[in-house]
Amino acid sequence: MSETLTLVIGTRRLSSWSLRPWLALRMAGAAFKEIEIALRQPDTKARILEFSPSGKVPLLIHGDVKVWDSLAICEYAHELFPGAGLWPDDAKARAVARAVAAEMHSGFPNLRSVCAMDVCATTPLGEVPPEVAAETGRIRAVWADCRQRFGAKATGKNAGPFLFGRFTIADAMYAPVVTRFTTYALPQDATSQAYCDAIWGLPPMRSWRESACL
Ligand SMILES: N[C@@H](CCC(=O)N[C@@H](CS)C(=O)NCC(=O)O)C(=O)O
Repeated sequence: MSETLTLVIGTRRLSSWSLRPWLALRMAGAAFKEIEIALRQPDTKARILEFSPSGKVPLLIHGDVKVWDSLAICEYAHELFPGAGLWPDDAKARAVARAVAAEMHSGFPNLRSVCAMDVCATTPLGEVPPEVAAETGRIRAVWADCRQRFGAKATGKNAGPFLFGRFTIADAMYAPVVTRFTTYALPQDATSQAYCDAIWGLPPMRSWRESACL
């Protein structure tokens, strides 16, 4: 690829939206530069606006194109690296993968606000508020359904411990939620625990956490 890819992200420790496309790009084997902007600082907004028209991170810069949304960046990564298989090959699996990715992108507001991502913290929540429990229950149901209907049935190069077998954008979208299950010791079942272990087993996930918590 002739033009450089640059991903502008927020503080690794905190920026759940940044982790998603960063992980997808890393799993696709993409070479890209990173610019990390410290969140929650007096100059955060001004620094982000130097790059991003939306005033938010993440942002991908590719030549004269800027892509300023996590899911749109993941989609662009899929187009740039078609051989990486960032979406499932099968149309029905792909449709469900897009649905669960979109549900994550637009949903789960209570989990987001009560259990903000902090990959360096261990702060068990104890009693889980009912509105959060409803959302984590839905997330565990999504994971179980994807694993049962698609992931566990995938074979050959498509096999793996992820939602649709091998790693896809759906997993990138849920990776920050996995960190929340860990940080806040949210209730798990065997399937969700195995899925969280698989996500944490990814070398880029460990590298993200290590560099976040230096
Ligand atoms: N829908 C956007 C959300 C992006 C977002 O909310 N980013 C946060 C950081 S995780 C941000 O830029 N916050 C800085 C601010 O609002 O000043 C996406 O998917 O990329």
